[in-house]
Amino acid sequence: MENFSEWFHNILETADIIDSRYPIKGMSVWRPYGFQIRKHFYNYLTDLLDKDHDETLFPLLIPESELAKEGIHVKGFEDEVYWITHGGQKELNEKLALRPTSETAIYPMFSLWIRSHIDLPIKVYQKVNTFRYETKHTRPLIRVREITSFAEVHTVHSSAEEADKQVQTGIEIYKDIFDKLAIPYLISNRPVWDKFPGAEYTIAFDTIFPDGKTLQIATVHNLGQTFAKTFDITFENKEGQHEYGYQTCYGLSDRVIASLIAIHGDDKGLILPPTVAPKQVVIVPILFKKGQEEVLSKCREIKKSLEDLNIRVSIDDRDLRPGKKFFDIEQKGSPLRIELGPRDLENNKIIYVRRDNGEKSELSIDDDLPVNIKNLLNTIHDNLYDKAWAKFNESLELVEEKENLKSTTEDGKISKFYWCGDTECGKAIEEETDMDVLGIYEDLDDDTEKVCIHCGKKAKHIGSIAKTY
Ligand code: 5CA
Ligand code: ZN
Repeated sequence: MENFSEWFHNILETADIIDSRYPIKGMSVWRPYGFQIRKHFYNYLTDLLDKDHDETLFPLLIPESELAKEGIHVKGFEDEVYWITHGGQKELNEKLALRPTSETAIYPMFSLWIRSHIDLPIKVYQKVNTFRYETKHTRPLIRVREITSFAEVHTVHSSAEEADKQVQTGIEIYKDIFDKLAIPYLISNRPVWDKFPGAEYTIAFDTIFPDGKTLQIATVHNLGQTFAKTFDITFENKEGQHEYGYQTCYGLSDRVIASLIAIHGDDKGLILPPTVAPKQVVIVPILFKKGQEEVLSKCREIKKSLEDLNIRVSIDDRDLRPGKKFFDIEQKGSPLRIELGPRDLENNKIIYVRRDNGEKSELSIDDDLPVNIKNLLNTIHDNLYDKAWAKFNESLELVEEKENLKSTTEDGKISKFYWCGDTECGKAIEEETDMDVLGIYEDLDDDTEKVCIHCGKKAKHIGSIAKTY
């Protein structure tokens, strides 16, 4: 992959993921194949969230008066909001915002719903589109103006401890989802100057793209009582006193799909983890004039037996030469291709080719075939996971000399460095390297002898820094 950006744009088109020729900048069309990948990702996410959250749906539009209530929050988003000013010909009395995120849509309602500690905790989520008039360079799925796959959770608790615990729960849910997609990540406590507008602290997941830039793929925020005070979310505690609620919110987006495409793909096209592949197995009948019906009927039999194990499988019986089919199947990233011709049928075996490593081998056609295929799919997932993590771990490097910080990071790495934790130092390092501090990677013990890479004072943390999208 010589030029990642070009590769990425091409693959979105050739693999039928999205069409970004829609005539509004930053907005694209999900095409059927991409939509299926998205659907499988969403199904995993929904299953995880449904265990302990309730799905809801709030309106897309937010009155200006609500959006403007929380000062820091509105400041963070004011340059990115799309406004509706007219209904038909008539100018509206109050402008309406297209949600850039939904705190200010949801929290006024929380205020009405919550009366007592009995009503808590509340844990709701919604899967919606959100709109941000991004001023940085837009890129399909990575930085869009209509975020079409925004899944946001909002919770309210009766104590600060419980809200802190919920942050951990959010982190565990996202680890789980990224493991399912074999996406490696670094978890950082974002620096104060880069936390979510209105949050006490922000925990972020970043992954690294083939071009060496990192992408924020999910965030979990502890909102403390800031929004509760603004939106009057109070409850009567066990002692009969009124108290403000403690809140968290967390979310992810289309970027997750961008990551799984970018991280696993190769020059031939997509490589999809079996968890999200629309077709996990594609069977290609190798047909000659003689014995066509036998081969096809065996293919159908195998297909049925795989479907009985919930494997997503199709037969590519298009009237094309096998070479062309192999090319298409590889481009679309199906994890496993099965070939069956008359001679294979005689020998009672199938040929399979793994998309993750190109390995070609055979399996007997017997009662164990479906289970063997299922195991093979698991092996493919594990291999993609191990490969992606191995590469990711190689991209992390501890840098002790300040002179080396820029060059290491420019090599496409996430650099770790000793840091006193002061904003001044963090910002100075960002300025000098022209990179972004991702945040705190790890806290150091009080008796550490390590010193800040910038000021030489005693270090409090190991920070991380990278080129970011
Ligand atoms: N209300 C909170 C939690 S949902 C919130 O909005 N957090 S956020 O601003 O950090 O956005 C959540 C996630 O959406 C981010 O971590 C990032 O992965 C993704 N995201 C943000 N902006 C964009 C964008 N323009 N295009 C694609 N994804 C985005
Ligand atoms: Zn320092």
